[in-house]
Amino acid sequence: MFQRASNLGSFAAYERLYTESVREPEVFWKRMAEEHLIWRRPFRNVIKWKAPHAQWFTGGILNVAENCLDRHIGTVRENQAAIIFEGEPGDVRTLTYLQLHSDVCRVAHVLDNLGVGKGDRVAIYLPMIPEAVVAMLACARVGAIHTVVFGGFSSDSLKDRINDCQAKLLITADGGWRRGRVVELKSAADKALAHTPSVQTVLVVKRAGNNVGMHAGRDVWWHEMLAGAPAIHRAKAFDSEHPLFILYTSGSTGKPKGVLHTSAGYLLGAKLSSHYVFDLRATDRYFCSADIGWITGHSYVVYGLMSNGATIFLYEGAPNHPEPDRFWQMVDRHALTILYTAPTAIRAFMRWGDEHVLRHKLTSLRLLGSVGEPINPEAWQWYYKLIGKNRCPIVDTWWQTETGSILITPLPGATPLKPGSATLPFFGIVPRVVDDQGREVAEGQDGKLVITRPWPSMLRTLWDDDERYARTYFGEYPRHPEWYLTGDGARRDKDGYFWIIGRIDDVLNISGHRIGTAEVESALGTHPAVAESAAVGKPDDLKGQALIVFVILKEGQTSSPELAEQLRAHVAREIGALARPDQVRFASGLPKTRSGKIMRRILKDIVAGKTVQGDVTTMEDVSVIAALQAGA
Ligand code: 7RM
Repeated sequence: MFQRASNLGSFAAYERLYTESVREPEVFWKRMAEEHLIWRRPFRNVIKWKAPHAQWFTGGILNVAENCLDRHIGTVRENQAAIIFEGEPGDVRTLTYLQLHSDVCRVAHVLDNLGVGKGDRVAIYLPMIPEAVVAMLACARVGAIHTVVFGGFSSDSLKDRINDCQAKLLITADGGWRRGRVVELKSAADKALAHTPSVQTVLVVKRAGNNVGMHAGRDVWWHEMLAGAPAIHRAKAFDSEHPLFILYTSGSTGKPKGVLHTSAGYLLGAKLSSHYVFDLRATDRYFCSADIGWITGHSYVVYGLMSNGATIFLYEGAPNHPEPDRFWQMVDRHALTILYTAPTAIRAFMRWGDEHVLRHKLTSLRLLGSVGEPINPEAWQWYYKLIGKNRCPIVDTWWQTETGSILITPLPGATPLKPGSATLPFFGIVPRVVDDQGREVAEGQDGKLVITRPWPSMLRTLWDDDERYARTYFGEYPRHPEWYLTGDGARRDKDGYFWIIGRIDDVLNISGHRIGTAEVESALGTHPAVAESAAVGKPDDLKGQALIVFVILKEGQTSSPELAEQLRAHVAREIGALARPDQVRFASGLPKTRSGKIMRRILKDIVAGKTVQGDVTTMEDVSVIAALQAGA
């Protein structure tokens, strides 16, 4: 069913296009850039590559916002919904492409009038509301570089990011709704602003209606500024390599890295992958649950989807407010067709209980996506059966903030799926799994995942730290200075499918056996008492590393020494005796980043009995550290 109707059609079609894309990459990318982007002036070169620096489509000029909005004006799309928004309190708002275009034009005028233009940095600290999309596209329109800071980050994190890139303007809101309460963004911003001399103006969106202090001469209301601005704006065009945004991401050290993406290549990667991976069509209503503050929100809420003229659904609040069935209620209410979410969210839904899902029809869904971490087979099956009702393909999409767009993924209707595998490379991508010397490892063996050629949406550098860029991502293999290091471990099976193991520092070495933390966690996930788990290595004289697992039990289960013993035996049964955990620790919460990734380095410090080191500003709930240390 899905196969006959999909954009790509068949596996043979994938193979044909993939082969072409890697045999003659310049021919392929030239054609894609010409077909998919709207140019004000055509490019002269497809790529200039002097590792580790790439320049794509040089000589060309374009406007990214025009590619996302103006192209739909005057077509049937202009009166179709660009954004369907649902606030946490239940307020619903729809913006057509024409309305979105007008708003972006108004804000572009406001930016012009504030003297914010080409190359200036603009920090965006907003809830998941349509204004966040408007703000990003308005920056793109005037050539300003946005840096979106997730609304759940603290004042301190906001301050560091603003100072690192010297933002001139901050766009924020009075507050946003989360679990029935107002998150006071403006007051958090005010604390940061006391230490950010570069910020001259603060644009404040009225969202939650909470009281805020407006600092005279610095703070202005968004709606007041927009009221006087014209809805038509003539956009300038910028070089293909003009910076589009900076997005901070945590690395292995304390200081977040400012990943820099530029215009044409980034947009092409986001647009092309959205088209094929989500098999987009005019009737879709697409819901990506990621916040706009993450790369997933940038590429797969805004740039990739809007450039394709898709209808996106935006939700402001928590997935379990007021009840754990909020997502499923919204799927039915808005007839959503595509859902793109993270395994950590799927496991939370599993934990909350099937009854919350079974109450809803979910018949509008036709495609499901997963991103952010390896999806364990248990969660995959649950997602497939309970949410997809055994009829929606799941695209397990592997990529990173740095890659800008999806690099390893099934294409629905074309790629045969294997639960737990991100399957095969996207067009133009040549990944390899290699050992420490850079030799390709044998089939089924673990190795390091590298990308051997540049691709249009790759990061160009780290803001203000090109040396760290070169050191972090290139040059591990002296004979292959052009290989991009993903930092992930992977293996390839007999069909050439990629299985991502997780971050390389998440791979344990126990008595000389390499075991991925995700493998252990996925084994634990098949035990009926386990809701979620995290495996970490503890330095051990005998084994190199001992295996410690933190386990969160399902609702209604009680911890006991017997259960701990059962779980150890269970893992040994699932993977082999070499993976039998040395210790099971029951916990009520795990340290996670705000995007839901388990922070294993924190667990490592805890099991080693060390004080927790490094950056915790990306952490969702710092109190779990103390709880875990106390054995809770
Ligand atoms: C999009 C995003 C990147 C890291 C990456 C991996 C892990 C992401 C998958 C995955 C297995 C996947 N950007 N990761 N997707 N692992 N299967 N489908 O998450 O910069 O925040 O994180 O996330 O370790 O290196 S990110």
